[in-house]
Amino acid sequence: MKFIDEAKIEVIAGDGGNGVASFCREKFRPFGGPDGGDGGKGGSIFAVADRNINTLVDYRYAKLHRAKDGENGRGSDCYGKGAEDVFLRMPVGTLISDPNSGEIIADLTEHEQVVLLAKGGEGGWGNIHFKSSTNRAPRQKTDGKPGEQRELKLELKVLADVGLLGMPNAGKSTFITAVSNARPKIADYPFTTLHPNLGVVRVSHERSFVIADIPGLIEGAAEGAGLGHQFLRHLQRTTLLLHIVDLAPFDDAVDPVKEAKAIVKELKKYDEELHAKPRWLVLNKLDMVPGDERAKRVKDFVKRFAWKGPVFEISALTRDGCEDLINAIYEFIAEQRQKEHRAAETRVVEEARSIASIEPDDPRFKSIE
Ligand SMILES: Nc1nc2c(ncn2[C@@H]2O[C@H](COP(=O)(O)OP(=O)(O)OP(=O)(O)O)[C@@H](O)[C@H]2O)c(=O)[nH]1
Ligand SMILES: [Mg+2]
Repeated sequence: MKFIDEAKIEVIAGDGGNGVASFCREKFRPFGGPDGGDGGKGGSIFAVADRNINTLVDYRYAKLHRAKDGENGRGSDCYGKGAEDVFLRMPVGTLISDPNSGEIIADLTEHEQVVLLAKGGEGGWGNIHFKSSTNRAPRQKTDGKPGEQRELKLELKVLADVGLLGMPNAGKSTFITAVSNARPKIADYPFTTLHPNLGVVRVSHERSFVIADIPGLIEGAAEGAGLGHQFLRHLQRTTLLLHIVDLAPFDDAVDPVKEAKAIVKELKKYDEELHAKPRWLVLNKLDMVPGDERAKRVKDFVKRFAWKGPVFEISALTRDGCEDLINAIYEFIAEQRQKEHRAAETRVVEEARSIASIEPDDPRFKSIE
């Protein structure tokens, strides 16, 4: 499953209907006054955040979104009908920006959040508005205003519990394939992965979590080297990062410690908060290290990398060590979820207490009733 997380669309709001110039012509009032009505407003286009939608896939196919024009005004004081607004439902987590300037228009963070994308044009005025004491038969009328029109870039920030971080070829996609339902492309050249992939890891029937595999990072990513570092945004909402390191590089000249340090540096450059997130070290490709060298190589790496956090030794290819890692991740995530849950409950209880403690003579008391 390729995770669709980007789309470009165009939205065109409706034009306002034109106002008309018309005069009342009835049998017994042959020279009646002006009666040309206003045009109706054009339909606007809104984005609505919807937590029941998970991808932007619909917007890959339907790129152009139009609202209808307002109706023109008519004689006999008839106003044109306004056109209906159009609501585009998008997943919570969608970032809407201008593809040309990069300006962020909206960040949909809450269910049912509504944002105006393109405003419908106002209707024009009919000649009834132009009647005055000096001009009883005005012929003026105005046309409706055009609706707004713009191109938009939609990006969905991946919602995953765990994010994979590492150099190209470290084995990130091999790992997500080994432990989840994701089936990204795997190959022995760098930058095989060009889009984030999401995988669901099922620990047991009702215990699961989501991992995000993102393109590899290299030194200088902040300055645009490789595929740049923009994919790191997908890791911002995760609970845990796994730093995957190839401990058996094909090329002897490559020093895994130096590479691992470069990744951490890029992470910090991108965002301090992301850098401060819980991060575990996952040493991969241990099937390539002769058994008697393994312990020494791991120890040496951890020492030179000056790493004090959790370390896991795996082979994503043979799946050696993967089950232990997955179980540890699940326990960690479940604990975090519980902590969040408890914090939310505490907030609710505190709020309830503060409401309950208000005395009847307190001016705030009325507003509670
Ligand atoms: N021997 C061995 N090879 C592995 C292991 N994990 C991955 N590989 C190989 O390493 C190469 C790169 O693996 P990928 O999973 O595509 O690496 P990646 O980190 O996703 O790379 P990019 O998508 O390019 O960033 C492939 O040829 C894999 O078969 C492992 O544990 N042992
Ligand atoms: Mg990959």
